[in-house]
Amino acid sequence: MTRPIRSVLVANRGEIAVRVIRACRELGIETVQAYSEADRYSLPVKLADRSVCIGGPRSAESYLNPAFLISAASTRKADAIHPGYGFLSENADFAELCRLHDIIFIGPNPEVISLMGNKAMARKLAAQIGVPTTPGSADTVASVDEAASVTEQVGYPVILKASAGGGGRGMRIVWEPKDLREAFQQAQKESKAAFADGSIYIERYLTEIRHIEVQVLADHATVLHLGERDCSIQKRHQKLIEESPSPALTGELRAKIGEAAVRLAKHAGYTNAGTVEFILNEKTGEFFFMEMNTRIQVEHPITEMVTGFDLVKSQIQIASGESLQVSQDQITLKGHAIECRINAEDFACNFMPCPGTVTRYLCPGGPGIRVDSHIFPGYQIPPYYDSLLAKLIAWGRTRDEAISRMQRALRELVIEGVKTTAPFHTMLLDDARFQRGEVSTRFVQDLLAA
Ligand code: MV4
Repeated sequence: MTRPIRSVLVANRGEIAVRVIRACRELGIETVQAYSEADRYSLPVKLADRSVCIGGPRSAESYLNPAFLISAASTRKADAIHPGYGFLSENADFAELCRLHDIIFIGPNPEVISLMGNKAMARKLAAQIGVPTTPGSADTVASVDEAASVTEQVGYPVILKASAGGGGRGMRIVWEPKDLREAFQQAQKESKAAFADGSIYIERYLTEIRHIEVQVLADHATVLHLGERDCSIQKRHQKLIEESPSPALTGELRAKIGEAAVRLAKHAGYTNAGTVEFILNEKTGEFFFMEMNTRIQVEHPITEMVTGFDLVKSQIQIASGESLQVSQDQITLKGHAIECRINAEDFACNFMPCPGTVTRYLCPGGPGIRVDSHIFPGYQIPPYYDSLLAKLIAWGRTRDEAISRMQRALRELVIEGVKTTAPFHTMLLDDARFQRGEVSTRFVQDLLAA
């Protein structure tokens, strides 16, 4: 069943709003940019065909308010809503509300968003269908006593995770038996306060790991995987740099982890673009399912660079009921891509956000460079949102070439008026261990300590 999309309400801001508008423009689809009072003079508002103010500067008064977005889409006669990432992108109730109002939500259906949003349920599904999961509880754990008995079985250290959390939110590591009781009670309490759901599950805590995520793309009949991204370089669950393919995977392991991701997506009845997160023990080649993200991710461009796919266009086409015109054996990875997230943050001050005005801006270019950004000279960065200013993406035929191009792009980049994470990236790309591909989730901690 296909249903043409003639106009899209862009229910997001910043660089991802620009990215969605670009995809729509190429597809000949009209765009309506929803903006908060703080984003009135933003680039996506200028680039879209039309725009509509949806409320106050704080996210809760605008981008996070389902009713405001639905009414903006209805009154402007938009056929579909693209939620981008963050905000309402993984809100099953919002996707359901779109359905009730006969507006196409560009993403998976509410049922699968809800399933994957319940991290314990997603883990249970993975285990049931033979996708590897870490040793730990089979389901949520109701009491301290049950937590203690699970932990005795799997051994210390363990990590307590909020079932309603995800992406590192609501996690707690416990190293010794004496700390379990308090940690469990704290985790339960915090999760209840943050997500109105105190459900906790337990996993053995693995160290010296890589964070590998597989991009999947599914229509109503087929699930494809588009290789992986290595997102091991992060700081307090904020990814700083991502690359594809992962330097840690062999072709054989890539096929296995890709098949595991596809298997999970198929069993869940997944459609549209999604990402299946794993952790990888590089020494043993073991990988374990962590969670599935049901949105387009910040780091999607590196997958686009190595596969030649336009993921945002594919999202829109799938949402309108079109089928994928490719099979798995037609997907090949070419070359290597790296993304550096340039944030308005002072990395010397523990990555403290630094809003302000961008007084000067020079965008890098040349062979193999792509920049996804919404900034321009004179742009005032609102203090209400995420501090991402630009994504610098470098492609090369080899990893070395991608690194050289990224180093060149960082030299060319000029952003004045605010502190950015660009100097941090320059330092990181010059690091010999990074250049050898020797990174783990501990890398940044070690680099900043040195
Ligand atoms: C883990 C883990 C180790 N063992 N689970 C972080 C994001 C979320 N999707 C899952 N995460 C992790 N889960 C087990 N069983 C390590 C991480 C993790 C991490 C943990 C603490 C500090 C930084 C981290 C960076 C990446 C992944």
